[in-house]
Amino acid sequence: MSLKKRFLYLFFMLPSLVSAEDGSQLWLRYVPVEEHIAKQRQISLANNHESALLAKQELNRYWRGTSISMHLDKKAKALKEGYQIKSDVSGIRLTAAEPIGLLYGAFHLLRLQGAKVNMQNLNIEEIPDYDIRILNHWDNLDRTVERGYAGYSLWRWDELPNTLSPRYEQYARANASIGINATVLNNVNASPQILTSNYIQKVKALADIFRKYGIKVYLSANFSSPKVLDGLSDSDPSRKEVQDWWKTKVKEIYQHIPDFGGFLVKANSEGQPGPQDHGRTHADGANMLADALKPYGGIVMWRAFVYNPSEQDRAKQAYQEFVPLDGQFRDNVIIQIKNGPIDFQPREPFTPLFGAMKHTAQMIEFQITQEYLGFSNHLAYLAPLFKETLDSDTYARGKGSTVACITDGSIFSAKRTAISAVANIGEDTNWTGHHFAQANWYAFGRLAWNHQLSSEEIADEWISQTFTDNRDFAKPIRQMMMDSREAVVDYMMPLGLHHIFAFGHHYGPEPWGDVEGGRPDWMPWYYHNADTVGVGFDRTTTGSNAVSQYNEPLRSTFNSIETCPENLLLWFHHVPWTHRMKNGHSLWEELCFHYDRGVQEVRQFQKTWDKLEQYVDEQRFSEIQSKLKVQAKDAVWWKDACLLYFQTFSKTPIPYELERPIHELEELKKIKLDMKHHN
Ligand code: BDP
Repeated sequence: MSLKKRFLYLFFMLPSLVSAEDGSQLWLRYVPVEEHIAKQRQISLANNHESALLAKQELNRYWRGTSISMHLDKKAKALKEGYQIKSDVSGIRLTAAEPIGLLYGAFHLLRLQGAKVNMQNLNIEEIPDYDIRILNHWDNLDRTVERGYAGYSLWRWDELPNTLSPRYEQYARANASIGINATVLNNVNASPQILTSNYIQKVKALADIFRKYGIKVYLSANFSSPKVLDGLSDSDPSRKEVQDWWKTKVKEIYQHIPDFGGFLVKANSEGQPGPQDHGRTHADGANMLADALKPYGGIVMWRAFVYNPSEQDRAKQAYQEFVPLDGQFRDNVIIQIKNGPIDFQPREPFTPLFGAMKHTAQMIEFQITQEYLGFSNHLAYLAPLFKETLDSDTYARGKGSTVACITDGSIFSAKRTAISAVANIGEDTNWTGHHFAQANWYAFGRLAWNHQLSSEEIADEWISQTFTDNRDFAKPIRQMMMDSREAVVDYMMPLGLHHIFAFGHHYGPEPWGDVEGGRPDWMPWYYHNADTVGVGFDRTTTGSNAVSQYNEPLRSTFNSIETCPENLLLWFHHVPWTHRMKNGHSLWEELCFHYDRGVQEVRQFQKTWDKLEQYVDEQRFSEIQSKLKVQAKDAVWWKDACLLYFQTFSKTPIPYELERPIHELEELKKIKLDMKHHN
């Protein structure tokens, strides 16, 4: 390039490079304040705790409004990590009991500023609903991510602890901005190596960065670590040698990471080792670890995701395993329960274990990463899914015993409350693969802070910060987001269908799937039970009787084909193809209408998006546009695969007013994607 050309290139390219949007800033696209504005107001703070200083720094950089004075009031314990914001003519007063509360409050103010709220008479008090608001990373030490669709792991284990990627701090800041205060760094299918001294040094380096953002580090622990790492004859929790091994290990961890959070454990599940290998119970295993952690204030999050190929319906097994152990767990153990009884499906009823254990702390596990919702290719706003579970009434102590109230300690008192979700974060420039998947990380954080927020409110906040608050953009985009999860349910698994995914990777349909000699509970037919009579899993009192695990009146409601909510019908019932639905359609027709509606919805998303091009920067516009094309193709693939397959049983035409299939079933059956996964 000639000098002149180079100059011209720089002249024209630079401005657009500077304003380029690649999603890397997430919802934190604040514009730095110009000096003359900064000079007109004061951000004061009589404290130099590092988290409080961060609060001051954020406000100094980005706050355009009136003066703010920040105060720590150690006596205001009831605020927990929350804060108060009050304003009058003299300015804004931000008060917190903990330094981190000031940082959360600062981000709250910046959110208000983004939403152009009038700051005249603020009187806000925010107290988080859960003590521990934690992300679970399923990141392996080789930097692959189990069910991760946004590139390799953020954690560069090979470079740690010496080289510190700037993204570690960006990650911490993003989490702090939405109140997330804890993270599990490694996969629940845990490599014992994470507990070696070498890795503890690496973990310490991350913990040291995260600390000032209020984030505590936790690790997934492999139950066989004593045997694997140090050659003990076994890892039986009842043996003193094993107990001592854990005590020594925990001591070592706390020497380096004094505020270490504790362990997350997947035991005796999908081939992972656990106490049952030694004839001990989940309580024996969890309590041994809890005893080792207790002196340091650490906790154990013990997962209830356990099931085995047995005569028992998989949906019943966690309850059967854990309810008899109620009351046997130490007070620093929390049972971590997936939102639904099978596995993060597009729609499931809540896991009946919630509310069934009255003397054991329980926490929920959501999945932000879209293992079963189209990976990072499909736009699916998950706040409605999260809320659907949180707002479900368990009737554990009469009406109003929602899953949210069970887990936030307001029904059964709990020493510590927690809420978790499997992260969708990776090394991709935009962090989550799909720009709209950022909204799910955001929504989890906001709901973990306040489960009363509505999905719409959260979407509004996110849209205005991530794109623009222009109503002409925000309104249709909010509608698209609000419709998106139901659209996925419609084109994948409407009316309570579940787990008819392609084997292993779970991308795309495979209702016909069958692997010779494979585990039945990993086969689609196990779940849909299609035959010439009908389709669906009979979990009624005359079937697997999974309904019995729900409290009345739910048990009876689910048990009767007349009263069972139609969006869960095939979860609880084997329903004849000719069954009359509430709107007069036969079940077969209704199924067809749902699949078709899912496809039409995605086409609508494409139109909505294309129409709004003028409001969005070029890069994000076209990246999202391409993803929507993939989603539209996939939706048709799903519809055709499922309808053509189920039609071999229903032997009934697809209603003629609906779009016709464009694929041959036999062709679809041949599709095998090259993605490796074990189940
Ligand atoms: C399933 C995933 C699998 C996980 C497992 C778990 O398919 O990769 O290891 O859950 O949560 O959703 O342990």
